[in-house]
Amino acid sequence: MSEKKSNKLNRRNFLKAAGAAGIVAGAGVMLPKDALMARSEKGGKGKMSFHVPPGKLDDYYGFWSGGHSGEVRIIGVPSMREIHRIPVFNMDVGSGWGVTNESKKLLRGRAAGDTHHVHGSYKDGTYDAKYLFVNDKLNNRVARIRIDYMEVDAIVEIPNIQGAHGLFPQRYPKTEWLVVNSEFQTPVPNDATNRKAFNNPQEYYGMHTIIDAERMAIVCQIKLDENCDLAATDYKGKYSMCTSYNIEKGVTISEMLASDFDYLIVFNWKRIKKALAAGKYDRVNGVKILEGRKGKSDLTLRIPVPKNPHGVNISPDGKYAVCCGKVSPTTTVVELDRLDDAFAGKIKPEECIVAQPYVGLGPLHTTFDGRGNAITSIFIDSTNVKWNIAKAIEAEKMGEEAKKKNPHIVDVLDIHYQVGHIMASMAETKEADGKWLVSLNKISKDRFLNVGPLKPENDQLIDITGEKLRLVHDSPTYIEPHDCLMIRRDIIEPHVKHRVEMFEHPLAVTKNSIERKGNKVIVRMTANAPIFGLQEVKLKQGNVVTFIVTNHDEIVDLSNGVAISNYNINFVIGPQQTKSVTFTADKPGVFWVYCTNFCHALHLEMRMRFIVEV
Ligand code: K7E
Ligand code: CA
Repeated sequence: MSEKKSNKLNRRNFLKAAGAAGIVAGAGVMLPKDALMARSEKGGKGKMSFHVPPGKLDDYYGFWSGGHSGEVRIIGVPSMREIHRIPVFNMDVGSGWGVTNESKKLLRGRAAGDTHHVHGSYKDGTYDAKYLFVNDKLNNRVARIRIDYMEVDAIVEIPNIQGAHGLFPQRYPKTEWLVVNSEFQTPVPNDATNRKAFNNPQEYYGMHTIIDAERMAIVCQIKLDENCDLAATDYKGKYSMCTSYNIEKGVTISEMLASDFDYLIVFNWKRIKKALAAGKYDRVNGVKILEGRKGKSDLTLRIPVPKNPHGVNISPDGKYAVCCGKVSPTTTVVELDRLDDAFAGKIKPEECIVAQPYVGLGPLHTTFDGRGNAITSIFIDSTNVKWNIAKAIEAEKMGEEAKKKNPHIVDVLDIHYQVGHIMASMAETKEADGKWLVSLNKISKDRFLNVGPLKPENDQLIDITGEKLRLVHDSPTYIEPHDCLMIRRDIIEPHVKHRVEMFEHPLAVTKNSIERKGNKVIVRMTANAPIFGLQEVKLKQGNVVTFIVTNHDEIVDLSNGVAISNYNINFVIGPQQTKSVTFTADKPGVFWVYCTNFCHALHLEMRMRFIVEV
C-alpha cells in the first residue's frame, strides 16, 4: 500500500472509531492538512548535517526509552548511532543484567518492563548530570540510572497504582521530588480486603505519586477520581500537573470518550507539604494518601481541556503549559502565572487558558525550540507542526475570524509515519537550543528493508535551525522508544567515568579463595585478562555456590565476561567492577568457565574448570 493511501485509511479508521464513540471533537474548526501545508513553502533552510566522520564524536547524548523492551538506550545525536544500551527492567544476557545477584536484588524477580519516559535530574532548570529516571508502566516501578556509570542503582515499586506512565522530576531549585502518574484507575487498596470495589468502577481511583529522588522512596500519593496520563513540573518548584483523559471513570473506550472535555489537573506543592506536615492523610499499603478529589481538596485544580488530552509540556521560558488534544485537533496553552490566582479562587480555572490553536488531527506531544516556537506531533496526519506561541495567543485575543487563518502555523513537515513523542535538543530545560528535533514515529512501513511482520520504528532527525523543519535522517529502532532526551555533550561527558570505584562494591575481591560452609560454597575470584584468579573450583552436586568476581584490570574498555557452560550463567564485568551470581550446582560433570568478552590475544585460553562431583 502506498504511503498516502494508508495514511488516509488511518485517518478514516480514526474518524470511524471516534464517530462510533459519538465524538469528533472540534470538527467545526478542522482544516484540511493541505491548507496548512501551503505555509511550509516560505522561510530559510537549516544547513546542519547528521554526518559525524570516523573518529569524531556526537554533539548530544540521546537517551531513548525502550518501551516494552524495558530498557534505555544511548543514541549519539546527530549521527543517530546507537552507542549503548542500559538494561533496566529487562533481562539482558549480554551484560548479565537479571543474571547477577546485584541486578536480581533490584529487579526482585520481575525482569520485564515497559519504559516510556526518561528524564534527567535537574538543578536550576537544567540537567545536573547526576541521574536519569525512567518509568515502568508494566510493573509500576521507577528506576534511577546513575550517569557516572550509566547503570541502574535503584528501583522503587509503587503500590496502589497501575499504568505508571507520566514521570517528571522537579526542575527547580533541584530535583528533590519526582512525580509519577497512574494511567489506569484501580480500587485502593486493590486486594481481597477491598473485594467489593472490584466490580464497581466508581470506586476505582487514579494517583499522582510523589517520590523522593535521592532516597528513591515514596513521599505520598494524591488520590483522584480521574486517571493521570502525562506529567510535567513547572520551572519554579511550585506545581506539578497531569493530563487526564478518563474523568468519566469509564472502563470501555466509549465510556472514556463520553464527556466533551477532560482535565489538566494541577497539584499545589506548597499545600501538599502543608497537608503532609499537618498529618492530613490516610495510609494504604504503608503509603500516605492525600485527598485530591474534586470538591474535597484544595491541593488540586482542574482546568477543563478538550476531550481525551495526551501530552503536557512546559515551554523553556517557564511561562506556558501546552496540552495536546489527541481527540481534539487543537492544543491548549495554559499561562502558569495565572495558577496562583486560580488556586486562590480569584479567577476560574478555565481563565488560565490563553490560547487553543488548531494544529491538526491527533496531536500528542509538544516540544520547543527556545525561540518562542512550539512543535507538536500529529499522529493521524503524520506530521510535525511548528507553530508560534505568541501568535497563537494574539490570534485568540483577536477572535474567531483571526484564529481561522491560523497565523500561528510556521511550518508543517510530513513524517514517516504516525508520530508519538517528539523532542528537540535540550527542550525540557531553560537551555533549549533549537538545533535538532527527533520525531519518534511508531510505524516505518516501507522506509527500511523488509524484515518480516515485525518492523522497526522510525526515528527521524530534523534540523530545526531554520524557519522550516528539514528532515535529514531516518533511523530504524527496535521495540519501542516512546520518548527521548538530547542532552549537550559538555553537560554529560565530564561526569561519565571509565571505571568504577572498586571498593564501592562491599564484596570486591582482592584475594582468590574458596570458602565452604556446610552446603554453601563461596568462590572469590579475580579476573585479570587473560587469567582467572583460580584454575579450578571443585564442589559436590547439590552445593549452593556463589561466584564473586572482580575485574582487576584498570585499562579503559577492558571488560571480562564470566560464562559457565551449561549452567545458564553469563555476565560481564567492567574494569574494577565486581559482580556475583548464586546458583545450585545440580548437574555433575566438568564445566568450562570462560571469558565471553574479547579481552586479550589469549582470550580463548582465559578459562577454568568448574567440577561438580557426585
Ligand atoms: Cu505518548 Cu507513554 Cu509518552 Cu507513548 S506516551 S507516544
Ligand atoms: Ca474522556
